[in-house]
Amino acid sequence: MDKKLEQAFCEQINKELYSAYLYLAMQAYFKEENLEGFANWMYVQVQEELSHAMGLYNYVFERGGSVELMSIDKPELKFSNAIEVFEKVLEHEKYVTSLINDLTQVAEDVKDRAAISLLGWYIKEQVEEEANVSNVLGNLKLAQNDPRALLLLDRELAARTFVAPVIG
Ligand code: OFO
Repeated sequence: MDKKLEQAFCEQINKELYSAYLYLAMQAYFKEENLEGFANWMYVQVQEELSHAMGLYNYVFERGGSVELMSIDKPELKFSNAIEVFEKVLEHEKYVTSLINDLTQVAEDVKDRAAISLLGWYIKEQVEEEANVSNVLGNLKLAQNDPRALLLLDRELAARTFVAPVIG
């Protein structure tokens, strides 16, 4: 595997692990607020991010490369309300989309067709992630001054389950 691409994969593994850590911090916020459905949604998100990290990690080994694990930044821990949290999730997912696009560019530069194909899955996943988050954010904005609507949304988000994705 090209060394520059291997390094770029390792950096993205770190970002995916940071995403999991950030969403774990958000899950803790919702648990403290007794919004268990929102906490569940975030926990599913944590597991999704771990699976994204592992998809990249496994790929590096499949190609005979090696993985350098890096320090994970401390995530933000204080939030004021659910809308703020989901605005930050959306902003973060847009940032991740830009990172995946940059990583794909590196794979294209070194003409690694297999990596480009794998990253196609991540590009599609980002479209889905941004759409899911925008949907929750839109519902939250509708509900914002109505505690009953917030509780209904909490119940709805409690139903989200993690299904391990087939990456690639
Ligand atoms: Fe949320 O998609 Fe990975 O980071």
